[in-house]
Amino acid sequence: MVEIIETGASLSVTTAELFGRVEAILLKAGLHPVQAAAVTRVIVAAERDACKSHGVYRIEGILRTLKAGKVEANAQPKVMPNEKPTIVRVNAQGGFSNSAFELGAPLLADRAKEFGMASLVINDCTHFAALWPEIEALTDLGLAAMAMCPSYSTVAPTGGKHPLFGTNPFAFGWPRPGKNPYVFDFATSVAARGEVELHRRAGKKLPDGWAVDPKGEPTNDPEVALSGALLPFGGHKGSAISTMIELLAGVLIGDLTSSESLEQLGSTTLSPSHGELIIAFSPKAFARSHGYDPFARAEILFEAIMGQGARLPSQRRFAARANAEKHGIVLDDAESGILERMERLGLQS
Ligand code: NDP
Ligand code: PYC
Repeated sequence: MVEIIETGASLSVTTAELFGRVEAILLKAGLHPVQAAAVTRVIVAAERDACKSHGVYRIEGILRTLKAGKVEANAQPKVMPNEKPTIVRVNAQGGFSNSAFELGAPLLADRAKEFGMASLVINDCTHFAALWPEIEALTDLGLAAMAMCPSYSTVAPTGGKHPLFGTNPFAFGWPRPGKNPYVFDFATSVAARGEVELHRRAGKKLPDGWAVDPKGEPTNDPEVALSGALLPFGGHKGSAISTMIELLAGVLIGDLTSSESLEQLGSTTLSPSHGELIIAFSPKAFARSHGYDPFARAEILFEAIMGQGARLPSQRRFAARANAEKHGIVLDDAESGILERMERLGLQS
């Protein structure tokens, strides 16, 4: 049991306590228990791992989206029939992506183990979350995996000036038996829009190179950036990866691209609706006929990276998790304020 410490500037809560408070807010706002539990799991995981751009601060947007009638509060995700064996398709029925993933993930894992690789297509979902919790659910089962989705237009293509791509997250994971998995998860913009929003709330300027104003001129002002455009990471390379995500997790799976999603929603103040693509690989199945140990070979690579003094992606996250499990999750004044306001107001917010 983690001790709960209240300090002037911050509050430390246990994961169980935070789970109870977030879930109660979502249930009171009218979300079906299946939706509320899945959404709460990713918000609490984000706070536990110090991924603040997808933690408690997202609750306000979720409730706004619910109040605007842009997400189905009672959605029951459904596995769709008549697909090829390596394609698991789940229709989220207008609910959040998270419960659809939870329904489809065990099927995806079984198929990947049987066929070597398989994909999980999620259609018709509302999406606000970080992708790494999904990747970790699959690496925990001994699978390598990647996940990607569009969002809504907030990012200009390299060489352009106006929002076209979403911040289109891309995540990958590789299991490491007996250790935390190798996982990266990033927006294909220089930074996630959630980071820009956190800078705005904190009254902080953006670093150079994150964004342009509505005329396409560089800006460090988060407010101006939110009405202008963010920039892809790595110039033309990030722009191309973002295009790939629009094609694979939009066009290929028969769902919305980021510009179609924005056109349908008409606002970037609500959570967007679109699809998601997750692909899982069984390292054991790939190695079966060839007699090598993919996990041992991967460790040589990871050791070589760390041997140069570099850190692996997610190392910061796992350290934050260990700290939260020992000392609790630290919420700052603004985050505590969001919880208290939402507890008082529920759907009226
Ligand atoms: P960050 O830039 O904070 O981190 C990206 C990744 O790089 C993380 O895996 C991070 O690991 C790793 N990393 C950071 N610094 C180093 C380093 N020095 N060496 C090695 N690895 C490093 O992420 P973003 O701001 O781009 O994205 C944040 C989140 O936003 C993601 O979880 C993403 O899924 C989510 N998102 C969701 C969207 C949606 O539509 N649902 C849209 C856009 C983003 P670590 O965490 O350990 O620092
Ligand atoms: O932080 O860019 C972002 C984002 C968009 C949708 C969910 N998160």
